Amino acid sequence: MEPMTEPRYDWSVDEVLAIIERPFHDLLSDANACHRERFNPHEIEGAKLLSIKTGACPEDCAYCPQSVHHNNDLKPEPLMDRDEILRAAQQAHDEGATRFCMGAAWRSPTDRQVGIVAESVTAVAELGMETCVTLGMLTPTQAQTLADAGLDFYNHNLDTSPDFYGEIITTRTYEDRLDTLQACRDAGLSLCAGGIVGMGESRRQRAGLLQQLATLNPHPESVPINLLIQVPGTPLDGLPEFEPLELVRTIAAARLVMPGSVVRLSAGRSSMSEELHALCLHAGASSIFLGDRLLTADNNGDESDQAILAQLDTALKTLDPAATK
Ligand code: SAM
Ligand code: DTB
Ligand code: SF4
Repeated sequence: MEPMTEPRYDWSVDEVLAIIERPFHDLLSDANACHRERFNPHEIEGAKLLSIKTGACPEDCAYCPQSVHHNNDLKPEPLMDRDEILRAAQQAHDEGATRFCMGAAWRSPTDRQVGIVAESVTAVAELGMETCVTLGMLTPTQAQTLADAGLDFYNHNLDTSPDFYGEIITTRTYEDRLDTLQACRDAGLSLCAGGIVGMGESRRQRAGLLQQLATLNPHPESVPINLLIQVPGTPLDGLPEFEPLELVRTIAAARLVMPGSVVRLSAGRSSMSEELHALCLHAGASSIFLGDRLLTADNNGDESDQAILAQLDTALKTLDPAATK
């Protein structure tokens, strides 16, 4: 048997770019072979997202409908209480999700807000699902509070390459994002960190994002690749449609440079064809968000997903009964 691809942490942008630019069939074939070393190719993970605090965010992320800087019709909602979150988590559990992700439109929560979310995390973890939250920037103490509550993953995306970042967000720096990831790591949390494609970045800048992620040691255990959802009122609405096979190349390269990480086909699926889903899953993505809503935007929906998975002879991973307390 061939030896397993061992993770490396010293990637250069040129090396990652060279992978993205490999002849398509060679890239896909190697990415699929790499995927099979550590993952079951016939199974994917179903995660469910819940927006636990919506809109009125002071950050100016150009892609985001929840920013207070952009003009859109989104109705802000305050932080949900624990029982409401738990009800949604129970429903996600009953619908077959094995991971529950809670997102809040905050720049950086207060200790009190983190304490409230931590209580919900403990309750959701008792259902046996993997837990993930994304709340913006955290202090080391806040990261520790979440870890102590039993949180599995903290999601905090780098979003794009360092040299394109300033075109997208001006209200916090790349370094701020890396600091939050480090605080989570130091608290013993697993990391969920990825980015967005289709924001007008170059191929080299997509390589730059993957290079940043793949030089974190250890790699983020979870790497969401989001395709920009163009939301009316946001500055990125109206960009040219992203070339679908470029998404496939990005996923394949993510798979190859972070061979042990779960690559997540995240936002943007409702505009993707069945064929594009098939190629992304072949290239090494193995997790999707279930249901017809992400945080605020539309998602593919279960009916369409079931049809896609049936065509691909792929099943949703089920919960390990031993994990349910
Ligand atoms: N406010 C927190 C933060 O930004 O760190 C957490 C929530 S934020 C909505 C989580 C992630 O969603 C962002 O980092 C971004 O990658 C993704 N996202 C937001 N709007 C998006 C869009 N229109 N299309 C694709 N991804 C999007
Ligand atoms: C991530 O990388 N993608 C998810 C999750 N992390 C929190 C969020 C996608 C949000 C899409 C836009 C919306 O629903 O508002
Ligand atoms: Fe706020 Fe997060 Fe949206 Fe940026 S991505 S505007 S931080 S909710």
